[in-house]
Amino acid sequence: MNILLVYPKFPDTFWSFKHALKFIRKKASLPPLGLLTVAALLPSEWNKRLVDVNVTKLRDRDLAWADYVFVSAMTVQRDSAHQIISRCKQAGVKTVAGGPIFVSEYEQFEEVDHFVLNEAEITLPLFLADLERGQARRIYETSEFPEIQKTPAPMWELADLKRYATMSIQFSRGCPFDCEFCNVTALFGHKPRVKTAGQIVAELDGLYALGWRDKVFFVDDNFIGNKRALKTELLPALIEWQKGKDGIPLHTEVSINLADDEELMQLMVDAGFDTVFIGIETPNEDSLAECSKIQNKNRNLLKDVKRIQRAGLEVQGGFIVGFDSDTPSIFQRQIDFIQQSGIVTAMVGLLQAIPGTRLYERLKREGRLREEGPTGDNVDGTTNIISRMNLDTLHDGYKRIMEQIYSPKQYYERVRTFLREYKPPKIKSPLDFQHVLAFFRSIVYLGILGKERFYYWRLLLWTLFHRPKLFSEAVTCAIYGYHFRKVCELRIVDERTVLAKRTRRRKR
Ligand code: B12
Ligand code: SF4
Repeated sequence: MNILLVYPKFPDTFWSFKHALKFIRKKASLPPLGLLTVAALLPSEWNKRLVDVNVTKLRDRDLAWADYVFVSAMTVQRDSAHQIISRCKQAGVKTVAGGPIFVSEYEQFEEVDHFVLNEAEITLPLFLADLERGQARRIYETSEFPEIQKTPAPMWELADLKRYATMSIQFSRGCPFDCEFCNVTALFGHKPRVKTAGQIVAELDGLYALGWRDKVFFVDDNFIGNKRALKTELLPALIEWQKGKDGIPLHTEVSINLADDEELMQLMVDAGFDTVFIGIETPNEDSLAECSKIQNKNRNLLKDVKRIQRAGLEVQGGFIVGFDSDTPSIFQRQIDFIQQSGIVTAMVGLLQAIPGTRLYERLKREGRLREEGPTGDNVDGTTNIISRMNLDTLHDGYKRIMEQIYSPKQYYERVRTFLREYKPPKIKSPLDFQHVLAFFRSIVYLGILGKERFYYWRLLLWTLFHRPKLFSEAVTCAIYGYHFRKVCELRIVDERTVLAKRTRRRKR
């Protein structure tokens, strides 16, 4: 049996890092871990190939080779997923679809032959057994969550590693918290299910053996969901694993209560973690209460961020505007918080209601969902919610936040705030030729041609004098800033085109 695993294209968004990736000549930030895991769950004697459309083209001869095409996607990849599935239909190849978008909206994909939904550890064996008997059904789903201690290591060997900036690995699924808007708990439940330290070490060994010497992202929903397993098993094993190797820097996603646990932060830093993404969401206590983000309530979020940075972990933050409790003052409050915190990578989104979440159900009951569904890109300035705040005020406020925090002046100021706090990481990836070239490219694109050139040189000089050990971090931040600004500019152009089209239509 020939199985072609296909991953649809991401649009040019905040998280695509497209404009930053060109500095290091990479095509995508991460490989499709879901598909690589599914590949490992398929019979070993089957032939498998991966086409990640973000790094390579899907050719007709790939489709001609395949008996089945397995597709995975998030909502944000909807358009590309539809195109790929139609091409398969035209080529007469059967399709099997799984992953987040199909779990929440499989009805929209009429051309798909089989949906293998939820976690493949449970549903895929059922599909394979039926397929063998020649009785495969159209839909396989489950409300159960599998233990993942038997999940095989993803088949990274199917991916062309050198085209990616980072590799991904997964220790746990699920999160103990219950934020109203969150899709993660709807998909993976509240009980964090963990792999063994042995599984993770074997997975890292696999990546290392394939020659990987750069960053690894633990894609856990909340890495600190099970602190005991981390402190007693995984982190000591990672510390041991890093010894005598070319350093592999790690990053992950956590909740803000990490700031309360000095021991855990220290262990994470010793294990090679240098960055954590945290859903901060909002400095507005009423909005935190509204969305049940209890772990962020009644704390000094600013101090927490600084404490984590001082421990040696860069904090990336998720922020949301458009809660029912938000008033127009929220926009400036968010800007002030982001600037003071030194959170360089600040993902600010308008609240969206994703099907399957508690928020979606509440708004449906209240009759407050727009006809057009969520785009799945929570940083594109759209919402499928009929907001309490006037929609124009919300859009204008949102645009103001993005324009301000990513304007060169404010962005570079924030980078300095961050570098002042941040303790240099213990483990860094070896400096290779591509990274040296990236520095020279940054000189050309940002230091000579870019409109941020004054701020760029000022940052580099400041870093050399005040935080010389963080020089490479300063260059990386400058390159990220370029990407974020480009994405914001594109959004504004997009918006203007949409507005112009609407006006033309109205005149006609
Ligand atoms: C890593 C990750 C990313 C990476 C993606 C890299 C990549 N190439 O995949 C990055 C950082 C780029 C990213 C970005 C975004 N992401 Co993201 N991301 C994740 C994360 C944390 C892990 C995904 C992962 O690798 N999981 C590990 C694998 C093993 O699990 P899995 O993919 O779910 O696969 C299992 C099953 O789903 C199933 N399965 C999956 N595919 C298939 C296919 C077939 C054929 C079959 C049979 C089964 C199957 O089997 C697997 C084993 O059980 C998830 C959360 C999560 N826990 O899944 C969010 C998640 C997928 N992201 C999400 C979102 C919304 C986004 C963003 C829009 C913004 C944001 N707020 O995060 C952006 C958009 C991207 C862009 N460029 O525009 C949502 C998707 C919701 C949805 N309905 O689409 C999730 C679920 C998190 C959430 N907030 O709810 N993301
Ligand atoms: S802490 Fe994060 S992953 Fe956990 S429920 Fe809240 S938003 Fe979801």
